[in-house]
Amino acid sequence: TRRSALAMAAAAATLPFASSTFAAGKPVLRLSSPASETDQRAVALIEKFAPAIASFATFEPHWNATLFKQGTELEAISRGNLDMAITSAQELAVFFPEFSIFSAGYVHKDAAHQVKVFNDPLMEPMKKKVEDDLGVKLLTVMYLGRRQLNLRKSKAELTVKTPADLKGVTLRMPGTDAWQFLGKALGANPTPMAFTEIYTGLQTGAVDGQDNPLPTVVDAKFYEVTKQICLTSHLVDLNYLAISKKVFDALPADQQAALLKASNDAAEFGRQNQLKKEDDLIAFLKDKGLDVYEPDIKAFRDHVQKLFLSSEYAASWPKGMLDKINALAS
Ligand code: KDO
Repeated sequence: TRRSALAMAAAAATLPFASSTFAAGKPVLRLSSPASETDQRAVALIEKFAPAIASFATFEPHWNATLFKQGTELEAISRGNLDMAITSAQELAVFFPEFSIFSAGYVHKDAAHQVKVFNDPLMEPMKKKVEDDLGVKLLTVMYLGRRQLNLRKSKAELTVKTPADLKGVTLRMPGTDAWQFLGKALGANPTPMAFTEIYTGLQTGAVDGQDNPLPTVVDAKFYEVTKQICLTSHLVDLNYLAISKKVFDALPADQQAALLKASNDAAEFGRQNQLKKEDDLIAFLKDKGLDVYEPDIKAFRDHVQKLFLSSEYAASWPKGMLDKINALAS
């Protein structure tokens, strides 16, 4: 449960633990992520972040969840067993329910809106809480993209116009409560499964579909085992590049500044690449034989917003925050 997870993390934060490892006198920053090394966030970190900090730290990424299982990274950082992660609002909401505001569908409007919100003073108390209670510093916001429905059935077999059409559809969603709730709000029957198991899940029919942005559908080759993409754009999805506060605080001020700049530069590089891919890949997917079409977006937006606003999640959102977020959309 949320409370015990937070208590555990808080207890771990007070325990003495080994600080990050060093190689050739430089700290080694180990990052664990379920993302593949060809994912645009990974490419940005490898090509932009790593060289920009190379003079004072060694970036050591572990992709495909080979070091830590998806969803266990924050606790690993908190315990001093990991230095960095690409985390999500949904994972943070396990510890801090107010982060679920960013897990609600149709809240962020686009990539630029995410950046404005992350850099706005309204985020300060939330960032501080994550630092103080979990020992995790959120460095920058990364763009994952607009999440779309990706189903095994063709459009002829199942045409999705409204949430009602997803009744009984077993939809893989990532494993935390906030993600599962989004699946339910879409009208589907959500089921948790680790990212690295999706391909087989789709191939064997263990699930009827999954949701992810188009670049992920292509990078992970989900198009090989599915027949349609329904462009719901239900979540303009983000990730946070996160680092152990203890590791960050141990760096001298100039290196902290350089690391922050490297994070922002890498995120911007990844964002532009991802946006371009989102546009280009519709043609690629159609060429692979998938049906790609838009549903009744208003029907989805209304349904998802209604369910979130009347849920226990909305009760945890700081007063006035949703209005402030909406006001930052251009
Ligand atoms: C996923 O599990 O569907 C998801 O897209 C959730 C994101 O928050 C992010 O963790 C992502 O997976 C992984 O980085 C793999 O791309």
